[in-house]
This record gives sequence, structure tokens and C-alpha cells, in this order.
Amino acid sequence: MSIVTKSIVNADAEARYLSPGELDRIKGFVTTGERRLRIAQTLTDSRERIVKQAGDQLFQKRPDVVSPGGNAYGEEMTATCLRDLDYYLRLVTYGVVAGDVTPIEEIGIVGVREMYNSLGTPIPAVAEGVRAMKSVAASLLSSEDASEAGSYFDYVIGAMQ
Ligand SMILES: CCC1=C(C)/C(=C/C2=NC(=C\c3[nH]c(/C=C4\NC(=O)[C@H](C)[C@H]4CC)c(C)c3CCC(=O)O)/C(CCC(=O)O)=C2C)NC1=O
Repeated sequence: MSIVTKSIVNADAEARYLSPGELDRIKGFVTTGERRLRIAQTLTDSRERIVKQAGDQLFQKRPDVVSPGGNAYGEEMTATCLRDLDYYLRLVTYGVVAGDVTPIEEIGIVGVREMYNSLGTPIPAVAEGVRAMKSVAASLLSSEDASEAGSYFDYVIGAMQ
């Protein structure tokens, strides 16, 4: 939910006008809109490169995951692993556009530990992959945009600690 929808739902639940604080937060959301859309556009346009390079970095740091017995061993499993990184990059673009981590949380964080544990997927290695995407993405963005995008990658990384 974006801050706009959230504020309206909260205000209406109490049948009141939006408070000065809520209007202020909505103002912040609107004034950063162009920047957030620009970031989402860059991440979307560069998604293949970001996922590929981050995957290379991850498998260099954690060769065990693509070695025999590793969870991402074999062409098909490696492709599934990269697909998961692509999923998280996509969710990061949702968060950037919404200016809110809730879409990331609802789609990709709730229940993720149980899921990866049941698949035998090492969660710290997934976090490492997301960290690598953050750094590849940062190299494609201005430092201000990188720091804005970084907070959404950090949210995913933090949720996997
Ligand atoms: C958009 C929300 C969403 C997420 C996040 C998601 C993740 C997800 N990853 C899966 C599998 C998987 N995920 C991985 C990922 C990895 N293994 C590693 O060692 C690496 C560290 C890591 C890559 C970074 C692998 C290898 C599998 C296949 C495991 C298996 O089939 O045994 C599966 C099991 C079903 C399938 O194979 O598609 C799900 C549901 N699905 C979703 O709909």
C-alpha cells in the first residue's frame, strides 16, 4: 500500500481529515516521485545485467552453492536461483515506486524463511546475492539514487538475517 492509500485508510477509520503529519508525509512522497520512478526505470531496464553480475559475484563468493551437493548445483537449479534474484529485484522496484517496503514484505518476505528452509536453500547466500544486486545497481545510479534504492535492498537483506 502506498503512503497515500495508507493515510486515507487510517484517517477514514477515524472519520477525520488527513492530519498535518500525514499531509507532510504525502508531500514527501509526491516530491520524490520523479526520482523514485527514474530509479525503478533504470533497475527495470538493467534487470538482466544486474541479476547476471550479482549471480557471478555470489557464485564466486559462495562456490559451495553451485558445487555438487549445493542447493543451486546444476544448470536448472542455478537458473532457478537467478530467477529468485530477479524476483527480489522486481520486488525492490515495487518498493521504490510505492515508497514503502510493504509490497516487498507481503510478496517476498512473509514465510520466506520457512520456504527456503524446507527447500534446503541457504538463506545467508540468498542475502549475499541481494547484497551483490545492491552493489551492481548502485554502479548504475547516481549516489543519491543509489542510496534511495539501497534502503529497499537493505530491507530484503535485513529480513534474511
Ligand atoms: C516473488 C516471491 C517468490 C519467491 C521469493 C519465490 C522463491 C522460490 N524459490 C524456489 C526454489 C529455489 N530457489 C533457489 C535459490 C537459491 N539456491 C541457492 O543455493 C542460492 C543461494 C539461491 C539463489 C540466490 C533454488 C536453487 C531453488 C530450487 C530448489 C529445489 O527445487 O530444490 C521456490 C520453490 C518452487 C520453485 O522452484 O519455483 C520458490 C517458491 N517464489 C516466489 O513466488
